[in-house]
Amino acid sequence: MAKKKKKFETEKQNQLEKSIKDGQGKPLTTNQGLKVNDTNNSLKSGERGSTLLEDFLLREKITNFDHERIPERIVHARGSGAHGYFELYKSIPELSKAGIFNDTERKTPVFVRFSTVAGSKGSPDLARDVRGFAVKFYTQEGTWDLVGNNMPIFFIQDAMKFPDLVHSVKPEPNNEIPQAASAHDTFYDFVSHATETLHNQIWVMSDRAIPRSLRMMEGFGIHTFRLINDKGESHFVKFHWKPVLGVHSVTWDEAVKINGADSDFHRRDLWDAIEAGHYPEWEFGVQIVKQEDEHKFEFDLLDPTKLIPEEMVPVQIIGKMTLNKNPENFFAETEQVAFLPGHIVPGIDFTNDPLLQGRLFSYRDTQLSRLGGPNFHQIPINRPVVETHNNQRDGIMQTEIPKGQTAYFPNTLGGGCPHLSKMSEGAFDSYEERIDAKKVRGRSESFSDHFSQPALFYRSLAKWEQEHVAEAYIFELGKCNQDHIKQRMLWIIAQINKDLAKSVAKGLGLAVPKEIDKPINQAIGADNDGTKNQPPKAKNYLDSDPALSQSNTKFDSIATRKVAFLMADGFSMKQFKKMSKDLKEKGAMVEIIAPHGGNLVCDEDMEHKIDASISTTESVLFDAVYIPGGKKSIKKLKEEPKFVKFITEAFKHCKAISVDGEGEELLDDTIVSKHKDDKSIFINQKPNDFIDAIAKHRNWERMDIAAKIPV
Ligand code: HDE
Repeated sequence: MAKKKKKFETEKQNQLEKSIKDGQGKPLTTNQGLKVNDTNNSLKSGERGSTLLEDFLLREKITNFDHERIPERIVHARGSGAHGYFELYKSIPELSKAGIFNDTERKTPVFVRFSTVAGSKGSPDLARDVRGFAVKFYTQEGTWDLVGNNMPIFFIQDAMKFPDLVHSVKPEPNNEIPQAASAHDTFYDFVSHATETLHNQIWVMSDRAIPRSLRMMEGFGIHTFRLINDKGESHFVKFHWKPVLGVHSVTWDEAVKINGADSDFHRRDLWDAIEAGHYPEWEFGVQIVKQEDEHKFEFDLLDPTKLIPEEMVPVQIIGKMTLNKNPENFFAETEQVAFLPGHIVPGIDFTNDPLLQGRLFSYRDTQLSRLGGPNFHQIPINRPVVETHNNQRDGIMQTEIPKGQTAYFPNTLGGGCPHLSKMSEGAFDSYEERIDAKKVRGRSESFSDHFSQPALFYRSLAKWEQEHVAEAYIFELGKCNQDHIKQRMLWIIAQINKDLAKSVAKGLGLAVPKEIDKPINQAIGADNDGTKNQPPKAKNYLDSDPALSQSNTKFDSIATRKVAFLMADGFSMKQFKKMSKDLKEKGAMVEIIAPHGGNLVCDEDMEHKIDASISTTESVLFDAVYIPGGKKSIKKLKEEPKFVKFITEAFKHCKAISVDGEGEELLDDTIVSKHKDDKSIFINQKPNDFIDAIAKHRNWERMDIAAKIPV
């Protein structure tokens, strides 16, 4: 019997061999280099006697183990990282003198960490949440950290409110419930009293909060930064990452099920794509505003709850980031990496965005308790690629041996070194911004418009996206216990759109408050943002911004999409081979799912390795389904109800399904039999049609039918 080995098996084998090679020929030692002859038994007074205090081998091993954990990040605890590089397409010397923005020959190494915000380190990946998108650029002029999110705006305008925001969204302090979820009273209690949060909140209600893959999310620096050219001139800038694969999401029903079926779904997806050589890529773009245009917008550039619509200021693409290497060790790299918004390089500078200003303090401070002291920059993942010299000394976990007699400046004993550099030699210098103001504790009135941009976002969404927003609010507020919080939220949602408020109210079994046209302080009491300025009604300064809708993203590739092949013994080898070849040629990943584990024998009597038995996987983990014919195979699949569930769910989640030959008979056992004319259902059709449908991500036209399917 001819045997065909799957490629995936070979890759796994390679990984195993590599890991064996890494440790080959090396003896087990203590941390002091002592060779060990037994690491399984402690030292005892007799084989059945008590353990001796003398056992230094036991103590070293156990002590190390007892201290394996460091405090998890207060926010963004759950994360996945990868290495890669950044390349510049086009230099921009007129805007910035940064080396990374001028040298198109350079390949700047990067380390990226993606994260969710609210959950703990072990929380599931598909929580409805913002995703962190933090990039460490190891540049020739020092390390630049762009610590952003997958949404272009933030919840709050002033750093002072961050602890309140985070305390409200984290599990409630009395019972530590719920984990990794904003759907609870304290969050909505807080946000309904701080309407500046509405813009980020509606993004979180949208599909952006449940990405299909970390590789299919946009990234944003959020704050307005400055670019500084070699004449010392400043331009305002917003930084953007645009995924080459487009921006795609799953549905909430899938998210809930994925969390159970594979809580590492995003982490695994990133890891597998890199291992398989499908390197994730993002183009890098800038939105530039001239210094003199600072006040020409209807919103304040310093307000981090506002985006600059791409309709108003287009994103200029100037580079690309590729992630091509998984970490060697999760703890050493992904856990210990420390991103600081304060890590910048000459040619980039901060603005007075009050949230950014607070972050400049917070991130260094948090590393002191997370990584234990001020020397965290010496941890390998945090080390710059350029040499560092200064007079900072000692401290916990100093791992270097500074040489010489002097640790101060100025000096003569050290020959005046390390010496200062001039700007012409690449030194950093802050932009000379003119400041002439009274010291105040307050907020600019130009920050008070809380409703116009959430309304713009909602108007810009496709109908299916708007429906998802309504469903998300119904779920989230439905999980709250307090009606007065829901009522406040309904008034606030009505400021975005009255019909949206009506559908949410219907789902909650409540009425939209009558006072929706009254000012906030008369309708629901003052917005407690601590300022004298109450938010005015939404203005419409732009009907819509196409860049805000995922319906306008790219739909041109099936690269890395996972297609489930449902098969049993006797499947049609010819049909399997053709479809598998066509899909793989376009970069898709094919997985064989069978009634059991082990191998299958096809109708040509060849053996094939199964990727997963139906008992260990779920439809929500795939992008599309293919069923080849083969009389015997289909008969076997029909005997296992889980295949019916698998297909029904794929249909419910608006995915493409293709069948050949007898495969159609399996569809006849499912709801699909009534919708064979659906534009993403393919019966004995060319693989190309199926491929196009997968590239479109989902057939959202099926949404109304899908909503009625009870699985
Ligand atoms: Fe963070 N944030 N943040 N944040 N943040 C942290 O830093 C903080 C904010 C973001 O993968 C912490 O090292 C304050 C905005 C990311 O390691 C902490 C404020 C944005 C990550 C912290 C903000 C972010 C963090 C936790 C308001 C988007 C994960 C551990 C002034 C632009 C980075 C740590 C990683 C992490 C504080 C607001 C993004 C506690 C005080 C706005 C992506 O220092």
